[in-house]
Amino acid sequence: MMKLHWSPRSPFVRKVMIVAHETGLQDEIECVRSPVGLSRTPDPAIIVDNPLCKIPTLVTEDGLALFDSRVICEYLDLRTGTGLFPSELAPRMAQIRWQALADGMTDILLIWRTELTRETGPWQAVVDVWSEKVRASMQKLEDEAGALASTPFGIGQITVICALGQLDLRWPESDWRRHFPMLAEAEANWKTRPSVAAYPVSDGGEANPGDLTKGHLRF
Ligand SMILES: N[C@@H](CCC(=O)N[C@@H](CS)C(=O)NCC(=O)O)C(=O)O
Repeated sequence: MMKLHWSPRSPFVRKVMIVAHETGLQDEIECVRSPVGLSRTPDPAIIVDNPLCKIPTLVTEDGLALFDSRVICEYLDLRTGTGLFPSELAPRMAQIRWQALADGMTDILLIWRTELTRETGPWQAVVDVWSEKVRASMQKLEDEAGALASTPFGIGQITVICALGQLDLRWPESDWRRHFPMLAEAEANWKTRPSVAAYPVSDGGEANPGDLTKGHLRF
């Protein structure tokens, strides 16, 4: 069995779980609940496998510890020859470029939420810049929604699904589907895939504190 440092709420873990399902390896991965956080003292059980103490981190049957989600997803894909990372230049660049864009957006959404919990209040100038970058990223994805929808399913679309899921989880009031309708249509189709349906967005059973989500992201 492989071991995955896991949490039900992590969008990057969700990415790995969707890839695990697409590659047929989901039953060969044991998920171990591994709490992490920007201001949380690193857990020895995680840091021994990943000095950055982030999840997802995958430990293979041979004891090889892999991180981050991009490396893990590429490993699972190559191991099985599934083709989520195409080998030809143009399709590969399209997929890993979408991955970079959507991962970057998810990074912002995660760190932004942490910023909102700061005792002295969020750093407004930084929040304003994040807000503009998320808006620009969403517009880019909307502009490319046709290409995303017509290109064979791969790591790019999977990463976009996880970024959009983070918006649904933490910024439901942003109503992104109304502002980016072509992307919303593509996402609705992707959601019917068994791999995506098997790993829906989850709050891990914890309520979303309303005061963290109000009024901070407008499209
Ligand atoms: N680039 C990383 C990002 C992973 C990441 O930020 N994970 C979050 C949880 S969703 C985390 O571990 N945060 C704790 C920290 O940054 O210390 C990846 O693709 O796996």
